[in-house]
Amino acid sequence: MDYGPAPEAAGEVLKWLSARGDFGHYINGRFTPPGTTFEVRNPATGDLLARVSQGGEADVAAAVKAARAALPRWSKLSGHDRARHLYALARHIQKRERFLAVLETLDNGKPIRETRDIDVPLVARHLYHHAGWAEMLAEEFPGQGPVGVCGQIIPWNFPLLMLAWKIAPALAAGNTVVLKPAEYTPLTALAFAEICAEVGLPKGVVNIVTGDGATGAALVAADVDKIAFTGSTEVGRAIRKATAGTGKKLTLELGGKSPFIVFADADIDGAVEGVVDAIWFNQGQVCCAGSRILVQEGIAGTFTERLTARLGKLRLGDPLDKSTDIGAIVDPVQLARIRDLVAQGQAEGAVLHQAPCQLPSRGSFFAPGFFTNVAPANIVSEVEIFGPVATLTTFRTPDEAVELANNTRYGLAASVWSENINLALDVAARVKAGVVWVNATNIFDAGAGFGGYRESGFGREGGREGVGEYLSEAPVKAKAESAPV
Ligand code: TXE
Repeated sequence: MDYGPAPEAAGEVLKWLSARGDFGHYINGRFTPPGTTFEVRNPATGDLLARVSQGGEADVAAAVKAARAALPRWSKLSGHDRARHLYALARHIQKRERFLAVLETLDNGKPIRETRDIDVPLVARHLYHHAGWAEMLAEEFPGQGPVGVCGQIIPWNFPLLMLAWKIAPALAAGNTVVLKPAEYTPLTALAFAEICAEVGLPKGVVNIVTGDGATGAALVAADVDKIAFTGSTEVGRAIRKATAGTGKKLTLELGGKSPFIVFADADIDGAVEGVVDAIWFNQGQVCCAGSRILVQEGIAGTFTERLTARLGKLRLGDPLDKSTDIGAIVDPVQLARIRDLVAQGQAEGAVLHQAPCQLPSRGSFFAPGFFTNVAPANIVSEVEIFGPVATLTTFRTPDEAVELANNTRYGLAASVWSENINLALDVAARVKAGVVWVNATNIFDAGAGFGGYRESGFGREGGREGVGEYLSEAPVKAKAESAPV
């Protein structure tokens, strides 16, 4: 698919943004007048893209009320009727895929190749998949009903995709939602709200309230039946405390420090390409990024040489340019965090190998790279950098690889590379991670449950398990009168 020259594609989106003016929240099927707003900027240039409303307790309460009122009708629709709405959303996403890909790239800074070929197609796929679950719900989950009103808080690294991961299973199972996008990247969620209205989704079924952490905290405290959160481990911990004893159902998808294990018999070029997808994809701002590369001693020299050569070929720059591999870091705050952690790593003696890229004069960019000479206790081995920098260490035996892989407080994902399938599967089974890829990495499928262990959180998104997170044994009791939908 060809999107034509980038500036032309961006023009359509910029026109839409200026026609829309300041954004209000999307509550009960319409946009509210904008209140106090905050700025949303293009991380690649620093240019202002839009002003978006900062949601307060009253906005959250109004959205929850609308979701509560829409619940009886929505949950009583037949699975087939809910599926029709999900199919309509999926088709409409596909119709506007070019627009959404460009908007996401402008807002987040990730390369257009990713939003065009990965984010937006996966959003549509997720909605189609869950339309199927809506159809099959009564047969597959007999006697179960929706949880009720779901508060959903999402991060900025895959803004529209995380929205789809949250909204699709919730709606399929008959819940209604109030979703808060991340403050860095609220724009595709607002475009999605527009799509909900365009396809005639009953009002109140999806509500979007924009704002920062305080808005998120207000949603956690509101009269909702479930909170689904993806974000930092610190905030996840705070949400767990805030919901303790309230009876609210909770799922948390938090950080990671995932191992990427390369055995001596691996296809080295394949594994090197795997590293590109593991840690340099989306500038490393990926919860399941393969950020700890573990290489078996015999091939460490060759592997490091080829990895360095590949690193030198990465193209960093304008995210709207179709040939760009590495775009911008989402926000100056995140850039400062990456710089700080990398500097701490260097101060501890780790050696940084960085791509020799020319950084643009404007915007938040960080040259990708990896560390060698790292000890397991170094800060860069332990803390999620959430940027395009991995650590590379060696191991001798499979047992040592497993031990190093599991030496983390996280447990989200892992990747194992070997041409010996017995070895790969044996190691895969011993690594404590929610997802383990063999000779592959960062593959997301709507049909497979995704989620972590330990401090990476709990609960699963995607597949049968993901739908189950939005169901309850006892059918939901409506707390309010049904509004006409
Ligand atoms: O995350 P936050 P930040 C990690 C990553 C990153 C770090 C900080 O290491 O560098 O977290 O990123 C909302 N109650 N991940 O500060 O604050 C917030 O508005 C309720 C990994 O951006 O967790 C946003 O919508 N909600 C992660 C969302 O939480 C609150 C992706 C995530 O923001 C809140 C993002 C509160 N008290 C960051 N405070 C992943 N697992 O993929 C903030 N929020």
